Formats: sequence, C-alpha cells, structure tokens
Amino acid sequence: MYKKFLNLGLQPLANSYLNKKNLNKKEQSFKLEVGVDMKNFLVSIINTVPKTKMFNQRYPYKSSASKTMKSSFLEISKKIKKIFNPNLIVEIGSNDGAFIKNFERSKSIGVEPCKNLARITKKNNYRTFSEFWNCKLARKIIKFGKADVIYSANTLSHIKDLNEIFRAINIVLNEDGVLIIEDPSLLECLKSVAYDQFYCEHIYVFSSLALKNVLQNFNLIIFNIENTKTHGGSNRYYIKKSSSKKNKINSSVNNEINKEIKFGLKKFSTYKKFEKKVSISKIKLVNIIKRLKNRNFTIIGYGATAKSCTVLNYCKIGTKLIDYFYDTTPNKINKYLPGSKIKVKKYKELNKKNVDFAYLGAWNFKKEIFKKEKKFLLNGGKFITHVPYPKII
Ligand code: JHZ
Repeated sequence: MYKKFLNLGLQPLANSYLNKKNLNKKEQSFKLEVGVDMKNFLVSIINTVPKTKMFNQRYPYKSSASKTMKSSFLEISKKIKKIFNPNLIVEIGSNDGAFIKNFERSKSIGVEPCKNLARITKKNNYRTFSEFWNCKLARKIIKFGKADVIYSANTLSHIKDLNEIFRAINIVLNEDGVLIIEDPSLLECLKSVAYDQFYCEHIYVFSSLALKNVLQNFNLIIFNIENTKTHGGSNRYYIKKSSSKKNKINSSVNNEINKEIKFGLKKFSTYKKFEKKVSISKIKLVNIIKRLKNRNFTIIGYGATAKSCTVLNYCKIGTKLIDYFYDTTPNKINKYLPGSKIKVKKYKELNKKNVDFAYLGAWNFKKEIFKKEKKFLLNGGKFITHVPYPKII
C-alpha cells in the first residue's frame, strides 16, 4: 500500500507528442500522484497507465541522442567484458542499440517492445525481441542459452509488475550470472528536488533500500553498487542469485543503504519535506520565467524531455511563457509537447541574437549542453534550471 506524499496534478502521457492536426484534440490525462510503501520503502507513482499506451511503435526517445549516454554505455560495456566476459548478454530495453552495439552480435540479445526502435537493432543484425519483458519471453530466450549478464538501464523502473520482471530474470540468468540494473537514484532525486523524475513511464524511482527488499523475495541479492552521474544521479546495481558463491558482497551495498537511511528514506516526514520543496520550486520557477517574459526576453526550452512534461504541466507553463523547444531527436521535431503544446523545433546552435534564455529541459545533460553552447554563454546567453533549485545560470 502506497502512502501518498506528492500530487503533481493531471498530466498527459509524457512521450505523446502532438501533431499539428491533433493539436486541438482532447489529450488523455492521468492523475500523477506519488507514494511510498512504508514496508519496503519502494517509491512509486500511484495511478499507472497501461504499458501499450506508452511503449508502442511511435516511441520517440532514442538513447543515442546524447553523447553522454553513448559514452556511459561504452564505459560500462568495456567493464562488463573485462570483469564478466559474457558468452551471452541480454539487454532489457535495448532502445536504438546504444548499449548492445558494443557487444558481438552472436553473443547478445536485445529486448525492446517499441517496434520502431527494435527495427533499428534488427536492421543492424542484432537479435532483438520486440516484446515486453515477461516469463513467456524468458522461456523463448533460453532456447539460445542462459545469460551470463542481463543488463537493463532506465527500463526496469518502467515496468509495473515487479513479480513478472524478476521471475523472468531468474529464468534467463545463469546460476552464477550477473544482473546489472541502472536507474535514477531516489536519494539524488529527493536531494536535488528533481520532481520531474516522476512521470507516467517512471513507475518507480528506486532506492538501494527498496530494491534490496524487493529482490529478496526472488532470491536475488545486490553485491555491488556504483553511483553514476547519468540522468541526474543514478545507481548501478550488480545483482546475483543468492545461491551463487561467486561475486562477494562488497561494502558499497551497506554504505549506500546507510547513506539512504541517514537521509531519512525510512521516515515519511522526509517525503513530506520533499513535497514542500517541490511546491516552492514551482513558485520560484514560474516567478523567474514570468519576470523575464514581462521584460520581453525570448525564452526557449532546451531538450524536450519526458521530464519537461511534468514540469510544464505541473507549473502550468505554456506557449505564453516559452516560445519553443529545441531538440535533436528527429521524431520530436515539428511536434508539440503534450499538455503545454509548446512546439519542438529542430536543434540549432543557440544564438544570443534570437535567444536570451534557455530553460534546461535536459538539465541532466547540463555539462554536455554547456560545452556545446559555449559561444552562447560567452555572449551573455543564460540558462534557466529548476534543479536543484530554480535559478538563472
Ligand atoms: P533525457 C526518457 O526521458 C524517457 P527524458 C525514459 N522514460 C527514460 O527513462 C529516460 O529517457 C532514460 C535532447 N537533447 O535523456 C534529446 C538535445 O536536444 O533527459 C532528448 O530528447 N540536445 C525512457 O526524455 C532529450 O534532450 C542535447 O544536447 O526525460 C534528453 O532526454 C542533449 C544532450 C539532449 O530523457
């Protein structure tokens, strides 16, 4: 049972970009509320959307759209090869192949339910199952052998049925195999008031504490945790079957859990404090943008992220405040952000002549973006962010 601590209002589906012709059609919306299960400390959105509404043949997000993600996938791939040298690696949520392409075709299998994305890896001759991850699929996969490594970044947090996920993983994983999960960290999300980590697709924002509790129901155990910088601060969990004698549990696991407990993840008051910070963040962000708009500055959005959908709709920021968004993803261009209906334009290098301020929708790639927009910054251009608190940079 989830105890509600945050209400982010009525929200459209975060990745359902609108075409010009359906701009005036009523969008589907759902109540975005977040709660915590005080038994296992799992944080989840309360009303979930059926998976086929979110993940289908029109899914726009491509992992390869950022250099940061490509290099993060390359780094972890090298590490996996060096430490685990898998004969078979299975990736759950292979998207456009940003990770799996670092492995030999004969030694890898991708799973990607969004057909438009699966088509890309299939075309590159990677074995790809365009299906949702479940036990039925797991039984199909093991015809190719059991996996020494199962890798899944930013995907398991998107699947509601944790029972089905981990039962299927147990079917596919070798007795001494390793499951590596990478997802945004709840601790980082709360610390940096990144409330936009909550949207329809992010059913869970995991903590080590919660994941440990959930995994023990499936005889799975975390043996190593790494903090990574991706997506605003994520955790990479290395997990094995409890029966496996390989891979000793190292101190990172207790260290991370203790850090989380010390921050207060076991106390409901921590979550209520977060709620308060979120409502202050909203007021401050809207004030900054309105103040600038009243002075006739041009404000655009940079990176039409799924996260932006939560911010724009929760803060009621629309076309009167933000002129348009720039994004590098072909599938989003000339479409409109859900709910706020702000147009997404094809990315052009920022130019102080026509842009004064850029709101960072992709704040998680701040470093990469600032490097790319050095000229804009040097010429007096400014960014606006709401993470960790609303400010002009
Ligand atoms: P990014 C998606 O969330 C959805 P989003 C999903 N639910 C999830 O968990 C994460 O991804 C992993 C653009 N961009 O990664 C590209 C530029 O335009 O923060 C992307 O559209 N210029 C699966 O959408 C967006 O920003 C740039 O220089 O919140 C980034 O999206 C860069 C770096 C990015 O994920």
